[in-house]
Amino acid sequence: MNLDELNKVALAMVAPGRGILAADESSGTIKKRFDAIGVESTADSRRDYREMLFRSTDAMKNNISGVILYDETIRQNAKDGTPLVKLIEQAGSLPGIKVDMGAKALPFCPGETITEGLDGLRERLAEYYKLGARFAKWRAVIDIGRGTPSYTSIKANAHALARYAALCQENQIVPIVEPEVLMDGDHDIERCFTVTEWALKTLYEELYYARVVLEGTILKPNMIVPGKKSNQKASVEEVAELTVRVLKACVPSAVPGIAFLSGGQSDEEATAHLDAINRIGGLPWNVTFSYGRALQAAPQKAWAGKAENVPTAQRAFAHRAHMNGLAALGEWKSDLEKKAAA
Ligand code: 5MM
Repeated sequence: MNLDELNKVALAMVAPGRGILAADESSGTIKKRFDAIGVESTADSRRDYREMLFRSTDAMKNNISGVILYDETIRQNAKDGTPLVKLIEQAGSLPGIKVDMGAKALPFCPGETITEGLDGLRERLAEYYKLGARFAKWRAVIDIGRGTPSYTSIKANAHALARYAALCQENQIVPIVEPEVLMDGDHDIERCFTVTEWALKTLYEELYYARVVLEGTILKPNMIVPGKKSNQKASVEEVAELTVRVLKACVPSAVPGIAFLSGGQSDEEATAHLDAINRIGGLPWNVTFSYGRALQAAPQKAWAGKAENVPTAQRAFAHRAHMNGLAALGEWKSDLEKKAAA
C-alpha cells in the first residue's frame, strides 16, 4: 500500500469547492428513478443518462471531484465508443465504484440489515483498479425504530465496513465508509444524534482494529435531522450545530474528509445544511457532499429521457453542482437559487 498516494486521492476527493456525484444506483434503484420520469430502464437508457451527466463539462470540471459508479457503468462505453470512465477522467474527476452487494436481512434482528459483499472482494477490487477506480464505496444501513438499532446490527455493520476498508487500502483504493442512519422514521433529532454517535464510535473502533489507515479514507455520514415521519422541525442552524458536534466527538482529525449523503432531504435543504456546517468553520476535515438524489433529481426531471432535453438537464445538473460547491466553501446564499430560477 502506498499511503501517500491514498492520502493524495482522498484529499482530491474533498478538494475545496468540489464534491462527489453518487451515480451508483443499482439496477433496482435506477429503475425506480426512471419510473418516476416515465423512462424505461435499459442498459442503453442508463448509459445515455449517465453519459449526459459525465459530459456536463462545467459541472464536472468545476465542482465534481469524483463519481461513484455501479458495476455496469464502470464497464460501459459512451455512444461514440469512449469508455465512460475516460469521460470522467478527461473532465479532471476521479472514477470510483460501489462494491457492496446491498443490505440483506440480519438474522435474529427483525427489520434490520447487514451489508454483504466481502466474499471475493479482494479480487473484485483488483479488477476495478485496472478499470480505473481510485476509490470505492460501501454503505451500511441503520434504521431507527422501536428498540432498534440493536447492538448486533451496529457492531456487525461497522465490522463489515472495516473489513471492506482494509481490503480497499490493500488494493490501493481509497474507501468511502458510509454508515447511513436513515431519516425515514418518526424519531426526533436527539435520537438521530444518539444513534449516529453510536454508529460512528463503533465504526472508528472497528477501523482501528482492522488496521485501516485513516489518512487514506473518507467518511460519508448522514446529517443530524429529525425523522421524516416525526412532526419535529429543525432549523438549518440546529442541524448544522448537532451534526458538527457529533462529528467532532467521533471522527478523528486524521480523516482527510467528510462527504455527506443527502438521504432524502430536498435539494435546497441538503445545500443549505452543508453550507451552514461549513460556516461554523474551524473543522479539522474538508467537508463536502457526496449526493445522489440531491444532485440528480433536477436533471432527471429536466431530461425525461428525451435527447432534445439534454442541454436543459445538463444546466440543471451544473446548477446543483455549483450550489453545492459553494456550500462546501460556506459561500452559498439562498437568493442564488432564486436568481437561477428567474
Ligand atoms: C445512489 O444511491 C446509492 C445507493 O444505491 P442502491 O440503494 O441502489 O445500492 C446510495 O448509497 C447513495 O450513494 C447514498 O445514499 C447517497 O445518496 P443520497 O441520495 O442519499 O444523497
